[in-house]
Amino acid sequence: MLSKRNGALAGMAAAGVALGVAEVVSILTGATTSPLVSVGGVVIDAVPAPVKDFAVAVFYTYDKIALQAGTLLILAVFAAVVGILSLRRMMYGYAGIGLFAVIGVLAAMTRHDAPWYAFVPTVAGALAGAGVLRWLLVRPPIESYEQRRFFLRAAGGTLAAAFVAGLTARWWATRRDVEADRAAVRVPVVPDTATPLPAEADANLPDLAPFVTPNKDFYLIDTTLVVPQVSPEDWTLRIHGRVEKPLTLTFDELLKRPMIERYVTLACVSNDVGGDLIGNAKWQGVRIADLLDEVRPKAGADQVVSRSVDGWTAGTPTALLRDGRDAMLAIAMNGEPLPIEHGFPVRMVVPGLYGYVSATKWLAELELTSFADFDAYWINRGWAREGPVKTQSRIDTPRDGGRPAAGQVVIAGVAWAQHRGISKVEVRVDDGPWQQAKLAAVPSIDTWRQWTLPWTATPGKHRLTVRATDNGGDTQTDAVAPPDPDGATGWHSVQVEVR
Ligand SMILES: Nc1nc2c(c(=O)[nH]1)N[C@H]1C(S)=C(S)[C@@H](COP(=O)(O)O)O[C@H]1N2
Ligand SMILES: [Mo]
Repeated sequence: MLSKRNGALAGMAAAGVALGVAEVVSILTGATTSPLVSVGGVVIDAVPAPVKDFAVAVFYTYDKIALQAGTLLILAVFAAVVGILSLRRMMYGYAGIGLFAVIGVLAAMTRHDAPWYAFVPTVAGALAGAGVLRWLLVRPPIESYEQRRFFLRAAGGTLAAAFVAGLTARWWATRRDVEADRAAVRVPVVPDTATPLPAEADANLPDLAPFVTPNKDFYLIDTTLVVPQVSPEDWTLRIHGRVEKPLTLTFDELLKRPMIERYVTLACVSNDVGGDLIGNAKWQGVRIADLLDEVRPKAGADQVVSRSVDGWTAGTPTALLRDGRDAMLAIAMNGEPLPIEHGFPVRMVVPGLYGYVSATKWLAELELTSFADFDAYWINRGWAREGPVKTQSRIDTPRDGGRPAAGQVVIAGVAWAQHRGISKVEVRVDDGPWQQAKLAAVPSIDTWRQWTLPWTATPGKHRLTVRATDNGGDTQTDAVAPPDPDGATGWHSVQVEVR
């Protein structure tokens, strides 16, 4: 009889081979995903929203690496237990592998973009894993030192080989990305360009968020485990559902359409007061309103559901997309083809709405439906159906906990109320009177607005607080609310110690 430790090792070797083979086969079958990724995706979709919020808060966007590591760890423990049980009866081993195969197949087949053969990698992996388990455990009982040594080598060797094969497949998969396709995209020069930026749009202060966020610094939020790689050649957009005239567009057809270029500030509903899940870019693309005019939504089609290639969905009020705002299918960000992680080749950008109800990346289809008939991804997880951006402001400099020298200090930050526009920003030092800050110029009401206020700082501790007022005359509320369910509220303040 083998020791428990050896049983555990055999189990892990079998699981390693199963995963490695599944990774390799998924690459060979040209699948867009592997079992580990689809199981991880199911886990992501299944975790309750509060847990996910916690994960986003703690790991920010690195939660995906944590999730994969976590999935692997749980698997290793599961495999070790199955290996030990197999020492008693091989049936336990096969049942354990079978159970995992069922989870893997279900995860792979229920993905939105799953081809009919999506089960193949998991099944191939499971068969290979079962074979290895049998090969390692069904042999004459270990008696000699040689036999024991052979077992350790066989188990360790297969595990290592599986690891290398799996990693190589992963590396190959990410190498096969669409960066070259992206570099080949020529962003059309359009007559309807964005208003040139007034020089005074940016105060250019250290620590103050620049008016235009460089692509590399733009915040990233999405539920994908691996960034979808969509080649423009394969890309199509289907506009269907409750419309008179459904339409399918290729990327080339989209590029030939009339385009606009606009500065629009994108914000995440999960942004805390004072947070940085917000950025401003120059987007170029095709007006969604034009496309909707063409497909002619039927009566009652009050929701446009945008779906990404991986099945994520957002629901946007149809009326809002047609009310004259510059909602677009964007193909370029700050003059470059969309970065892959920001939705290449095509994403949605809608001024005035949080990203979760409007900013679908790796866009695959627009389906006209009604709010009564369908709840999009985050709505199912407790977030509000409609997500207009709330009026907010943030102090960027001096930083919280900063120690500026006494004398002249410039307090500065950004304020936003997309599609309403900012009309006033006020700052208060300690419990002093509200002082009106100077507003920078803006190209439209769809962007954030920088503000500055000179302050003669006196030594000691001070609390600086900011509040903004939009063009409708509404002043940002001081009532503190968390991001869930429709965006955080409250005034941002920083504590400084003037030297
Ligand atoms: N396909 C897809 N698109 C998505 C998401 C997503 O999870 N999947 N997240 C949305 C959310 S919540 C936000 S805030 C914005 C963020 O866009 P960015 O990552 O380009 O900043 O993308 C939106 N588009
Ligand atoms: Mo978001």
